[in-house]
Amino acid sequence: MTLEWAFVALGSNIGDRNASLELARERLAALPGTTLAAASAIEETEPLGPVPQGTYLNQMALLHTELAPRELLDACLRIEMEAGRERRERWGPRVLDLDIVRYGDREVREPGLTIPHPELPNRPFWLRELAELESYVE
Ligand code: A4P
Ligand code: MG
Repeated sequence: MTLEWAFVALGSNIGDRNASLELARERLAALPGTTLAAASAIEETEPLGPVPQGTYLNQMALLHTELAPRELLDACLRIEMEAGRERRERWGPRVLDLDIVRYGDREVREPGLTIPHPELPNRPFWLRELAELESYVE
C-alpha cells in the first residue's frame, strides 16, 4: 500500500461556514489510512462564477493517505452529504464543497474525476493555500 500526499480544498458559503470546515477537517482526519498533515489558513473569498451568492470560506487540507483517488473522492462526497449539502446546482451555493486539487503527481482523467482539478490555475486562493502547505510535503 503506497502513501500519497493529497490536497483537498474545502469551501462553504451557506450556514455556519466555520463549523462546516471544522467538520470536514475532523472527518478527513478520521478516514481509514489517512492523516491530516496540515491545513492552511481559512480565507474569506468573493464568489467565483456565474451564480450570485454569498462569500465563501475556503481552506486547503493536506492529507497523507492510503486511499486511492476514487476512494478519496467517494469519502469526500459522503462528508459533503453529512454536512447537509443538498443543492447540486453547478457552481452554486453550498454548505460544504470538497474538491481534490492534487493527488501526488498523478494525473487522473476518468468520468467524474479529474486531477489536478481543472480550476486550479483560475483560483488564486487555491494557489496561495497550496504554496502555504508546500513545505509540509516531503
Ligand atoms: N469531480 C471531478 N473531479 C473532481 C475532483 N478533482 N474533486 C466531480 C472533486 N470532485 C470532482 O461536483 C460535481 C462532481 O465533480 C463530483 O460529483 C465529482 O464526481 P460538485 O461539487 O457536486 O459540483 P460543483 O462543485 O458545483 O462543480 P464543480 O465543477 O466541482 O465546481 P467547483 O469547482 O467546486 O466550484 N467561489 C469561491 N470564492 N470559492 C469556492 O470554493 N466554489 C465554487 C464551486 C464556485 N465558486 C466559488 C467556489
Ligand atoms: Mg465540487
